[in-house]
Amino acid sequence: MQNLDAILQEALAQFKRTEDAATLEQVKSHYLGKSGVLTGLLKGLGKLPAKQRPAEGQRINQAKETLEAALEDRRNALKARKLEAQLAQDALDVTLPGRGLGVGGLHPVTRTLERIETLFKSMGFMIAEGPEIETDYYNFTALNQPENHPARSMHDTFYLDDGKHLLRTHTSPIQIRYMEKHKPPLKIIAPGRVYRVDLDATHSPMFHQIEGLWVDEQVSFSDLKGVVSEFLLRFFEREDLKVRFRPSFFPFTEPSAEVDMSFGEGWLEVGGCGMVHPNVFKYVNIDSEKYQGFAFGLGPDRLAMLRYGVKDLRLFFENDLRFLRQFN
Ligand code: 2U9
Repeated sequence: MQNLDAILQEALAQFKRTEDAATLEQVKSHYLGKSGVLTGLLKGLGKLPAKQRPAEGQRINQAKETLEAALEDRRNALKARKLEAQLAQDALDVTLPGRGLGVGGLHPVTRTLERIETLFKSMGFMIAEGPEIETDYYNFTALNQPENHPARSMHDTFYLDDGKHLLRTHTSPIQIRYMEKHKPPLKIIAPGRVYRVDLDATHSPMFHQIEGLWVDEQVSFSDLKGVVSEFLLRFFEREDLKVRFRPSFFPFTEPSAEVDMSFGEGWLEVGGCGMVHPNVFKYVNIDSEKYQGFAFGLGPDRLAMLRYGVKDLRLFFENDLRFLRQFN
């Protein structure tokens, strides 16, 4: 049994060379398993003369113990090494700056609407809102737009499949609903999204409007001119801005006018206005002998384009963050 030492040395050397836990267990069973080398030697003891057996048995058992101890050491070493590698891999650099939260911002049209609302609130107007899905009555009939009016055609207005509803084409239904619920005097601003079948560089199927309505016993066209002019001067922050009222026609106002403002050498149309038509007052049971009112409409998308120098309206609604981030 002089080769026991050689076996022992070779086994210890193999343990040392083994680099992973699974292989280590295979090496172990080669020496210490049921049909392993050392187990074989123990089984072979019976072939030795009886006198030699105890001493030889002891040697083999000692070798086994040595191997088991070395095996345990190697197992622990591999486990520790694995843990260290894992820790190194998962290491955090706590000095790195955090990822931070992306801070959102308001859409340029929303900012413009808020600015417009603030200016009108400072002139004593309240903000009123209403549904985007409307009935034919609130969107057209009560606004003195008769059955055969071209704005009512499928070509211009989005109708819902139920045949009863449509997407409002202006925010004026808000004022109708408001006048049904409130008695004059009333002084409101009606902002919101509106929808028309239209798409090019200056028209989007969804756009915004902000309309104003002031109804009282002594409201005149000169009040209308004062309020709208004052608003434009304050909105564009230009003392030299000129405002022009150009005669026009709307079914819901009489007389009616387009609002133009000076722009370089020429004029630019920014809205429309007029005195509320007596037929409109009739629909909401307001006595047009006692009360008058003026109304006006402005396009906030248009105003935002002018204020920010944006050439194509569609940019506002494409949701390209590279464009939208520039306003925050
Ligand atoms: C009621 C009565 C009258 C609102 C008005 C306009 C003229 C107008 C345009 C401006 C820019 C639409 O978005 S735009 O293209 N609006 O020209 N709007 S008078 O008149 C009303 C509203 C409600 C009850």
